[in-house]
Amino acid sequence: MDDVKNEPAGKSPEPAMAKSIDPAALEMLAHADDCGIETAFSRADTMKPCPIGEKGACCRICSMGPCRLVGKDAEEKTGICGADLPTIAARHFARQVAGGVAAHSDHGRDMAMTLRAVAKGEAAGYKVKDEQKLASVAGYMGIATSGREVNEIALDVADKALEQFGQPHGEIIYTKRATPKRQKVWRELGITPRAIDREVTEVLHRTHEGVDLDAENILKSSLRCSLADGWGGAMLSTDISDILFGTPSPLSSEVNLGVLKSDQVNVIVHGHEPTLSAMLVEASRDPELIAEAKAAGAEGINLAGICCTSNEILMRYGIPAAGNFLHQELAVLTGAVETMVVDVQCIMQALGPLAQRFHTQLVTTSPKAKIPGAVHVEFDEHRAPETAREIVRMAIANYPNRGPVHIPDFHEPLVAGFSHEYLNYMQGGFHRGSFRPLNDAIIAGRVRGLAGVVGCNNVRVTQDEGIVEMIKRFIAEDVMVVVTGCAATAGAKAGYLSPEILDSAGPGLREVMEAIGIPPVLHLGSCVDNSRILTVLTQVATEGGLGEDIDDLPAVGLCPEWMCEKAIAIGTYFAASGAHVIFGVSSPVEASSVATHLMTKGWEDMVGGDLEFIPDWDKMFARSLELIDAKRAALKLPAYDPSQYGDSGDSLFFAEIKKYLADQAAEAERGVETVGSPVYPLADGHSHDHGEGSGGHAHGAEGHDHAHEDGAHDHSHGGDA
Ligand code: BF8
Ligand code: SF4
Repeated sequence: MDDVKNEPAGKSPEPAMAKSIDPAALEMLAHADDCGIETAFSRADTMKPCPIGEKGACCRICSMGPCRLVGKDAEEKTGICGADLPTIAARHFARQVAGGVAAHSDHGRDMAMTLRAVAKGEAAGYKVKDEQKLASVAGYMGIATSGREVNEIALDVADKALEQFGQPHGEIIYTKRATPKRQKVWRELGITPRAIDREVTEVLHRTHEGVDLDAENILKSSLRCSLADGWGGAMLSTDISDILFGTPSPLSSEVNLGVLKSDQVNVIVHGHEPTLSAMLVEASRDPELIAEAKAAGAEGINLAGICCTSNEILMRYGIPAAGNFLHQELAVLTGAVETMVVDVQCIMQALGPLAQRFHTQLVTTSPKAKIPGAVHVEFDEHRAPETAREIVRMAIANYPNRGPVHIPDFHEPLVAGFSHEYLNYMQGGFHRGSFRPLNDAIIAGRVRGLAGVVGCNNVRVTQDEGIVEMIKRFIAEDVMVVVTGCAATAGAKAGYLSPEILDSAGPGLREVMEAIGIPPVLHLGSCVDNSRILTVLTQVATEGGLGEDIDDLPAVGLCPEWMCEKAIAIGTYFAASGAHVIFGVSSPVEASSVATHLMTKGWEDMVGGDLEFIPDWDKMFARSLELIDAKRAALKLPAYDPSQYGDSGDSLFFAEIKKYLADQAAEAERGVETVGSPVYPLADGHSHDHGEGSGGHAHGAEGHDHAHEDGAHDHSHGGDA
């Protein structure tokens, strides 16, 4: 690709910012320079963000414009139609929310379509893996389960899920999983989402030229639309993925480009939907295909992931993650990737021309997403195993075409696979699962508060720096952290998802995490799995002692390196659910002080949560602690005081994890697959033996009883469910 330079002539370059804190990325960027190959990192040097669009001061909604409201008096100016800066900024923001909601929710719809095909016996290779989760979800949806066949229930669940997209009347059913107080807030404001597609459509309508011209009203509609994601499309996506592929429980794996193997056929799966990646997991482990790989001169087949589809198969199968968003080009640059298989979202067009400079075959699989330079092998869930095998065979055939290989030797161990269900289990067992220990620890001040660190990479900031800084500082200050998406991968690459990291936690957090038996940084999954955070926060809020809703909790959500519309949708639904949310990079409404005020003070008054943009890491962290401590004070909890907790020394926690990792290594040595193996013994009689039909993870095999916490518990505060 040719360089596109848009820097005004004569402008001196800004002082160089470090590209990444990840040594593997830095090594690959130096390698890219040596090879004379550009990447997103180098293109960002020459393509400066448009300062007008970046701040939300440009309107291109009709062809009388684009209108740019700039200058010192920008807030007094209007576009040709009279639209002022708050309207222009709010309209653009609302459209970003709608774009993000559409992306997550269309993914959710595809999951529901797959479940439907499975239930009707039309999707070979898939099955309902987690019947317990299916029962819980049926419970939320008011679908009878007693005495019914699994596939009969699954069909009703799939149809009810699909109804959520276009139902003509009513409210999105999962909004009943929110606290009674939250449901009341939404109803009184008129922002309970009705149907997913309807909310997206309505925002696009309202923000068409000449419709909703009141910034406050536009932003309010973006809250409603975002809720159709968090409590609609994304939550359905998580639930149905758990039903089809198993609810995650802890397992160990590795992360970073060093997981690529110089002597194996490397297949990278990149994108978002687990339907494809889960089938590639099966294909990559197929003895027949492994034999074919060996016949082609390789030692085996190595599957690794990029972006959120990586998180999906990491969480459930322990497949290593090659990296996050900004690693996609770097993976191809290793020269070791035979095939990069992509589906939807966060896939750079640059991969097309880049792959052509190597032997790498870029394979697109979704009819929704084609890329010039890629081979298209359409993925159809009705013949998924065949398609996956076909793709793996293409990779094997490509192995002999490999040129020189440059794999950076960086790979970190990690523990992933935490779910709301598992956290309940760890705090009370199968029959008394709860969040009581965590709530008590927060009330006592051993745990100062909770932080979600989520979202993307963005070349406008040093890769991973903001994410890792926040994780590091939070756990040192006794704030428990949950991570998802590319932020989880960033944390893992820096070693923060390794069991050893407990040493870096503050004394109170360390003591509590040891007692509960979980690490201080919990990987909850992909970006759609941010819905797991909503479920966790709702349970913490209703467990007792910390108020009655998310907006009472000493909790904060951060997206330090946000990049795309999905991140904006996520931040907005957390705010609408009562959370204080802070994004880094830059604010898409910065140009308008009115829009900025509406999304901070305005939203806080309306829904208890808000959305701030703070690009400076120090200020972002200071503000987070300020918000957490203010909530503690409002709840009349003791002020956080780290001096009252001692260092608790060596722990069972380390012993358990180390034993598990050693056991797993020994089993791998013996050739035993430990798919979805939990770090902790989950119940009496649990073993690492997960044969076919075991549910793929310990939960299924044990016939665990989560209904009391999922169905019954959440329904108990579900009001008019
Ligand atoms: O959905 S964190 S860069 S991969 S958008 Fe994309 Fe952002 Fe990564 Fe996943 Ni989420
Ligand atoms: Fe300009 Fe109004 Fe058209 Fe926007 S809608 S481009 S502000 S005339």
